Amino acid sequence: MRKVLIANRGEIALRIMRTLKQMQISTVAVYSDADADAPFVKFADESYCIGEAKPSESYLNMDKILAVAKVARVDGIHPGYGFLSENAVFAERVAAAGIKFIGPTLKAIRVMGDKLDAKQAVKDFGVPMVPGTDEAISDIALGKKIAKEVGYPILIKASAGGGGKGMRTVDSEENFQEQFDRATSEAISSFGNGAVFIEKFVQQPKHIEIQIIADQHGNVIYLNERECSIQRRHQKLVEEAPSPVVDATLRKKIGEAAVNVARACDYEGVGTVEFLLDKDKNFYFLEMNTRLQVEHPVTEMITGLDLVEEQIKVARGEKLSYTQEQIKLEGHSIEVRICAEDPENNFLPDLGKIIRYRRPLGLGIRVDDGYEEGMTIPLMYDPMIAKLIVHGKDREEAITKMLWAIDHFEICGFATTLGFCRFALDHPEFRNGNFTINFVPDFFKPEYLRVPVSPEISAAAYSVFKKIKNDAEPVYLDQKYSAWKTNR
Ligand code: MV4
Repeated sequence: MRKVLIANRGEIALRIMRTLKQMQISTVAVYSDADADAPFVKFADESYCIGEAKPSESYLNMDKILAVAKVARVDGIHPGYGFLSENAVFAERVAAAGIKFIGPTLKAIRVMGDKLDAKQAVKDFGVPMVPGTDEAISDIALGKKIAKEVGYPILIKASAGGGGKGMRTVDSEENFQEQFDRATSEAISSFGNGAVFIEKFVQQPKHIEIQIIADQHGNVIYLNERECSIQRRHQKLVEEAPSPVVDATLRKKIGEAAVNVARACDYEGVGTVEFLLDKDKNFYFLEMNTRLQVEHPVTEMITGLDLVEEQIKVARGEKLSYTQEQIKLEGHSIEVRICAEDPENNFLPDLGKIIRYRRPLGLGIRVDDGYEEGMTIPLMYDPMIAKLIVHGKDREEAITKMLWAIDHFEICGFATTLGFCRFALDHPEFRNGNFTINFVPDFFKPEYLRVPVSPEISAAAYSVFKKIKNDAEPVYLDQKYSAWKTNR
């Protein structure tokens, strides 16, 4: 492989290109009008503008991306995450153009893209699943019977859903019909596929996922787990590896289950198998993500493996150069996502111009980002602007280092999730490791992020403002609280 096109943008495009360059592989960027000044466009060996900011005109436009791939004569396409990364049609068209899709087989993308197909596929591989159905339910009476057997509360999930889309809880039989009808019509309107199934609602679980890697020769191994329970509206905010509650015995059990999921769909490349872990340490297969994930760096930090390099090697047909026993688990790594969202305003996007941007530096501190000071964050795309990742000898050290790194990350111009992440990491429930996917609703209140300032400081700010703005009357966002500390 000599030349690779990256069908993505932002931090992940840059991160993929860094490894490609280290491997002496040429890089080709495609970008939209909104990204003309982006660092990944300048960093690539060749860059091609493919259209307007709207994703359908650029990053989701297969014709345009394939046209560039042909003109630039690339021999691989890396889709990153999001956009076309889990699109089987794209993978097929890339292959038909004689180009290697750097990702899993078509079969794996298709099977894992449908929750019921996924359940059917892994059924005979001894993978624990949540009690419920592994077939589409269309008959209300049968649905109620199954719900009663597994016990309320239950979830009705859309087979074509995923990542939290198309899911409804039902507390008792009285609500079954209504929620079933809603789930079905939502599934039809959102995914064009009304198939739904039933699962017992697992209460207060943790979200644990296993990173796996498979080569083209039937070797599959797991690269340990990531703990991703701290999330908001299915958007992860803090991720770590290893999980504070997974011991070596449990790790081996979940890891082997994940390997079996990968085997069930003839997986190739890197992938992630998601599980729920309940209070009694029972784990259940949820779904498989057939892409490189946002939070892959924490796995890289504890294993010492570059997952993009591993993807390229597998795509080139090389055999995995290590066995399961040789996989390291060294120290502890934490990642926080820095998104242009306001934790004090229900995590709604708060985009704007980056008026100041300074990254923390130090041993075991990594920043994967896609913007520079002075840039304006485009509205059309994901509001994640950077990932801050640390590695320490143990969890305590990683937390301490992360708190330091957050305090020394200067990013101004709009609100970000950094203040929330600092709150989460310093919370007793995070420190003791027992937190669940309900951490945010259970423990977070927006007012915790507000830092009161004294009337003296307020008054001083008032007079300084008046002076530098030629006596214009200052408008306070909030007189009692500092706007600096919340990164506004
Ligand atoms: C569940 C569940 C509880 N019980 N399934 C959400 C996204 C999708 N991957 C599956 N999800 C869930 N499935 C059963 N049977 C709770 C969730 C869930 C969740 C899972 C992982 C991370 C965050 C979550 C937030 C809310 C609900």
